[in-house]
Amino acid sequence: MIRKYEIVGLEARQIFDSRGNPTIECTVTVGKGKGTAMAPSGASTGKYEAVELRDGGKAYDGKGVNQAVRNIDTIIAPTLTGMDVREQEEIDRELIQLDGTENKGNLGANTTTVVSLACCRAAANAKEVELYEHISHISHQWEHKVPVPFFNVINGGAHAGNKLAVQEFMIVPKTTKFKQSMKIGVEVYHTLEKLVEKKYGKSASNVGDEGGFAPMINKTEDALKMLMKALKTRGYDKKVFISMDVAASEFYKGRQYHIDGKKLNKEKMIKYYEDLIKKYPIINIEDPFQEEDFKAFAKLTEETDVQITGDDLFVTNVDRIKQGIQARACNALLLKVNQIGTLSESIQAARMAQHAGYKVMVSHRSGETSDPFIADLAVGIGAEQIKSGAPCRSERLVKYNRLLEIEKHGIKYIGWF
Ligand code: 2PG
Ligand code: MG
Repeated sequence: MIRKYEIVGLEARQIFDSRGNPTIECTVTVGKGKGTAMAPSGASTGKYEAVELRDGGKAYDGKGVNQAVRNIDTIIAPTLTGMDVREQEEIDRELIQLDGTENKGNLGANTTTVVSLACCRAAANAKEVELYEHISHISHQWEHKVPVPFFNVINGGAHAGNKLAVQEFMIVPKTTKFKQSMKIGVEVYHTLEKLVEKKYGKSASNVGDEGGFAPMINKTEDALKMLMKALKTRGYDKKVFISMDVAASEFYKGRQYHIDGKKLNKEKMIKYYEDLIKKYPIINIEDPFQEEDFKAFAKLTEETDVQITGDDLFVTNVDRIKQGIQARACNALLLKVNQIGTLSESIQAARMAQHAGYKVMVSHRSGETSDPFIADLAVGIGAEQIKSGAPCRSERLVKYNRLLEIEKHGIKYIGWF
């Protein structure tokens, strides 16, 4: 007899992400019900991230995932079949062992991620509970709140065709309801659209990979000024904070940071950030330095009051987070499941960061799908913050819309402290 939570089969397919690149969808069937997940994919990936498995060759410019799909059908499915889908840690341990490498280079982190997430969703469905409730159960995190959204409204760096060095300019509304934060996010977004068109022409309001505008702005301060103008026009300049993902590894060349037409060393970069913090309501800076420089991260964390978040620095990897905690680098962790390749390892990363007093920001990837998983993940693990791009494009909004639904269930909004 097949038990309710017993895994009876896995089925994987090649689908396409928001950039039109192949990615994997996987459905896990259990005795009672099933669960499906889709793998996202980054563009400004950290050097220490777990790696994706791509087919290579001519088709899809080498980005096909047929081998990953075969890995699920022929290697992973036979191993997981018969296991209890509620045992996430055991499932993920099997995935880690089957892969057998440090960076998931064998099966592919896209492969292990999608299986791990599909199992989690199948378990929630079989238990007939909300996904965030099940995640909260497996992560032993009993208090759940709706996280604060960081809307990426101006795109630069690897996500846009302009010359902006900084990759993401985000707005963070100060409200007491998630619903109100959405309202502010959307209104500012549309005001910004008009300002961009006025200054840079109608076609300049085309959007970048994460739904933010990507006009031909060259300098960080020009983007910040435009953002402030949008906030003032709406009367929200006192109600919204600004956050930046600098993704500095992307413009670190020859031991210098190439930004705003200048070449700055790390001391000058610290001064650069301090000046910006004085002038604009900045509350968070992600990856202000290249991914090897724990010391520079620590210096900025020490010398400023803003949140310093490690993304490429930590890559959701407990060894790197441990190193960061010891070095006093950062006070927040950016969490992306596919940087490490399984849900259990991501939960461990969050727990380690939380124990050290860090805030946790759950994040989408620049290549996304219609899977809202990260919304439930953020609520389930007790993350204070989430970034899922602009309030535009469905692969971004599906996550925010799911949070609206969760708030409607009666889960309280965390708000910004
Ligand atoms: C980042 C992410 C998401 P990517 O750097 O934080 O915004 O970008 O997925 O391209 O790594
Ligand atoms: Mg980042």
